Amino acid sequence: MKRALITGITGQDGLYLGELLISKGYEVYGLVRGQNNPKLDVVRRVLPEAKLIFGDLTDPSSLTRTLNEARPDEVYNLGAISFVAYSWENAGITSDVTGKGAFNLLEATRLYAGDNPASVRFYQASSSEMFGKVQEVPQRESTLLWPRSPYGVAKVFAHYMTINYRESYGMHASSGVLFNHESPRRGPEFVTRKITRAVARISLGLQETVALGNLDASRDWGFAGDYVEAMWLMLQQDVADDYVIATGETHTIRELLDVAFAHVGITDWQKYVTQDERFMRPAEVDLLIGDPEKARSALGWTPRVDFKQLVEMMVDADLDEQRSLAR
Ligand code: NAP
Ligand code: G4F
Repeated sequence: MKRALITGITGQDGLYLGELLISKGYEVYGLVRGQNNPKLDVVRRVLPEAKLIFGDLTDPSSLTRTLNEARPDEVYNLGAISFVAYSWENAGITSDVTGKGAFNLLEATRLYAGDNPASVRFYQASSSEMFGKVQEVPQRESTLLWPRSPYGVAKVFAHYMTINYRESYGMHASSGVLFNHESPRRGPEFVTRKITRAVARISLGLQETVALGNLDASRDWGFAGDYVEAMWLMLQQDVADDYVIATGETHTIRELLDVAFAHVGITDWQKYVTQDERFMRPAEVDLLIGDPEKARSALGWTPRVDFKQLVEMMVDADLDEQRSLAR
């Protein structure tokens, strides 16, 4: 039985990856932070088989203890402060967790693996946010990185540290450069879930309007359940490498609003949407669209859920949730 350690198990991807690995017969360990983490109940309900260990990416000794307890064959570093907007106001802690936290885990894993650095396989959750002010369309593994937020800068540091540990120590360390991926488990602070939840509430008469920021940005949105499969596939390869994971399609926030509102029978959504300076960013990433060709040819990975299916799945889940809350 293979053993896997997931940091960020309480997050969207952590839950999907935990389910996938358990379905494949893995013994799953999850790192959980904080003394009374409110998301623990969700993890225990969704992943009752997972063994949870308390620690923090900013605390190297807790990572050493966690690795000694979990004795993993595979380490998935999904833990991060992941909300881009938050990272301007909290750049220091974002650097510590999202950037240096990845280094802390790489170093703890290298020491844990001892004489055979490649014996423990390592996955780093890199991000299309690293492309920032994009230097090429579509973005691929070789595209120059130009991050536009403290979060993006921290991810670039973690990305290059992962490559550096592979090249310096021969670690089996791979980076997945994942484009935006969403699901009914997405945090409500992200634009997809903010919109699908508001659409559900507006259609049920529970809310009048939703305030948003820039409606013209474009994102390459996929389904998180598809994307965690790519993470696992990367660690099953003989040689570690970096891969762009994307759908190859891009849509604006306006198109997202079209699909989400249309699903509840509303075509004139403009009267339900206001624009608010508070949700504008100091520097925007205007256009993301990935080229997933390398993942398709080397990993055999392709996304199954398309943009419309994704948005409709999220609206349906939010309708169910809002109806049950109203009962
Ligand atoms: P998420 O839902 O925000 O989950 C982030 C996870 O990191 C949570 O479990 C969180 O724990 C944990 N965490 C935060 N601070 C930590 C710390 N100091 N020590 C240990 N764990 C900590 O993010 P996600 O959407 O699942 O994304 C997973 C990873 O992929 C993240 O690294 C993200 O930056 C990256 N990524 C995401 C996307 C995307 O579109 N979703 C795209 C590219 C890359 P708490 O629950 O305790 O806060
Ligand atoms: O949903 P978002 O907050 O996601 P963002 O910034 O693209 O970051 C997500 O994807 C990255 C991968 O590229 C991950 F690495 C990162 O961890 C995270 O998961 O914003 C998407 C777009 C932005 O252009 C933003 O300006 O939506 C725009 N937007 C417009 N109004 C809004 C809003 N975003 C949010 N969160 N809230 C709004 O009201």
